[in-house]
Amino acid sequence: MQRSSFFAIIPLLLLLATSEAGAHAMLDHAEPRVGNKVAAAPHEVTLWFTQKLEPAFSTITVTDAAGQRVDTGKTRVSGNQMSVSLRAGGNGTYRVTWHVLSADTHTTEGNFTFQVGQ
Ligand SMILES: [Cu+2]
Repeated sequence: MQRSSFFAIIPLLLLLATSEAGAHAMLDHAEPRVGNKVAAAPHEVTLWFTQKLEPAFSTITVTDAAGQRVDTGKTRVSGNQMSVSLRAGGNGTYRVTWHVLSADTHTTEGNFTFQVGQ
């Protein structure tokens, strides 16, 4: 492929990627809220998505400030919402990583952090 034609198709690919993304299950909001600070380690993390999720292929993992997993490994899915219980953890930055398969058979993934402690 010639260099000039390669660069010519980049805007088209971006346009396709953007319109496709609108149809996938994306994170709508979370509790604890994305980037927020909470006083004590939560017992559970809940995420809400823009589409219904397939329970068998949708998971949440949560790590504490030391990078240790604090989720129980049992993600619960109901409609466009999923939750996981957490073991007791210390203060610091927690990272929530999610993988979901939405009703339209597309997979999406992402992660965010929240802060625990003062
Ligand atoms: Cu999709």
